[in-house]
Amino acid sequence: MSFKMTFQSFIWAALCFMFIACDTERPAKLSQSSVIPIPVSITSAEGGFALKSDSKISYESGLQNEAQALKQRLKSLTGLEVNIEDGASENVIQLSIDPNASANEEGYLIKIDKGKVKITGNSEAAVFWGIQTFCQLVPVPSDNVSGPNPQFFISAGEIEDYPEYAYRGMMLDVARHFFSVNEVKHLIDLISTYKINHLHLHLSDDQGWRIEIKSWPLLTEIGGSTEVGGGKGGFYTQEDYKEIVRYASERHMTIVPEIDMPGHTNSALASYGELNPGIKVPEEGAVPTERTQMGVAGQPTPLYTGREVGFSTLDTNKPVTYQFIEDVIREISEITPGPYFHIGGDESHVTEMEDYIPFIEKAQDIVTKYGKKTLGWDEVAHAKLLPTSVAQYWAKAENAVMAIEQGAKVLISPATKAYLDMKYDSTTHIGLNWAAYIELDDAYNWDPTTLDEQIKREHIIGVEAPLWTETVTNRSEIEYLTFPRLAAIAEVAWSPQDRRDWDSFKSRLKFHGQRWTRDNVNFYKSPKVDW
Ligand code: TNX
Repeated sequence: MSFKMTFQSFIWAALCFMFIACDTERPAKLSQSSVIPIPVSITSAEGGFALKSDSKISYESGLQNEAQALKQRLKSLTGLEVNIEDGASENVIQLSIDPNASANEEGYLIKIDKGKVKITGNSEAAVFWGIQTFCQLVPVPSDNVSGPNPQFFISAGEIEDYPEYAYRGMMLDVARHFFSVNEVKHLIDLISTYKINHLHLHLSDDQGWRIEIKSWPLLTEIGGSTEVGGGKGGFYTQEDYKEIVRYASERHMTIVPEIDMPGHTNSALASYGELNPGIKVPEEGAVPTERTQMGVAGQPTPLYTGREVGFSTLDTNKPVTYQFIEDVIREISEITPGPYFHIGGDESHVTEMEDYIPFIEKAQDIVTKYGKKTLGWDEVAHAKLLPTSVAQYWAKAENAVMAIEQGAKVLISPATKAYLDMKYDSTTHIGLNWAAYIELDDAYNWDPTTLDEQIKREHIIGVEAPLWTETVTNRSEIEYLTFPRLAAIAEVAWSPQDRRDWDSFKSRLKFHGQRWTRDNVNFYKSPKVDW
């Protein structure tokens, strides 16, 4: 009897244990997954796909890059060597292009069932975004999945997705502090996970000129030789820049080069004195300002390593200035496959408006001559803009509205919401606070179409989050200001407004925190999230 009892209790205990174990390990439904940006629709089904070492990837022609990208990402996420095998039909992740997948060029579908995962997109980029979503469905490795034959369970169902905005961007200021090609590539990898498809590089400012211009070699030799705080600066050769462009384009990301003009140009004035209009002699008794350093017309200025803005200008009245900007725009346009050239145009406080306006119009003509569309900070709307031009709204809605009234479009980057260089709160050890403190919920809880009554959905090409780097000196500091806020901005830019919800976002973010931790990404552990 005692044996029988013991046996019965054993079976009972075992059943209980299995039940509890299954229950705790039962994976969430697909619709409860942590994808950021949240997809347009997710439908859950029973069961799911087990990703394991003998799973395969198959792809249609044209998608070899995407198949490789998926293979590498799965390896780094799970340690599994998932092989690419043409024609595999079971236990497989299939990549294909189908123009019916979505009405949107970047739209994709994912279907997951027991035997396979199908990722179908309208274009290579669309499939790439589908892969980013799929990779966020793969569980973070834990004790449950290690061992000799790990399996990563992905719940069954369907995801339909496409972006709200075609332009989803981040800007990196490589002028105030210089960042190497590898640092930029690392950032590209991190942000492409969130379906960011434009990286705007702020390539010149008062403190540094960061791209080789073959016809004006002193720009980098002199102008590239320092940075904020007096460090050694640096610059990209044209080959370096092409490598960044190539790396980005493999990830379906467009590089947007910016040469800021006519202000923010001290590094150019320090390299070539003929561009310097000099200053009128300051009034007697006037306190010397940064502008004092513009000194004598026609003479190079000293290099500048401070943090002030708005004191420098190109000489807008000299033909040599237009030869200069034409050479710069031509050389950079020739190595830029993307459609935009950003001419800056912000904070030209010492350029008279009567000089500023014709300057911007000439710069816009030159950009057009070299086959690009002009992007500029919102002040450029004081000039006559072409309908193909885009004003980047950072400070003044009225400037954005002026651009719209001229038939131009706007890119949305309000400093109070989207500036990644703003501190999270008063205790943040790096960053600025002139526009606002931007906590994670501030970066999330806004809608580009309700900032101003006159800026409507149809005027907006997209959203960009700029990272200015006066206080940012290395990869870890870039990461700290970028994450998690970039994930919030990415959802603003990609997901439909009616799918966005702060509570849902912050609970999905936990999974991303685990990934960042695992990947040694130095993110800000916002107290608003229960990490
Ligand atoms: C304003 S935003 C600037 C930059 C500074 C930034 C710091 C803009 C178009 N101009 O020159 O780096 O503030 O937040």
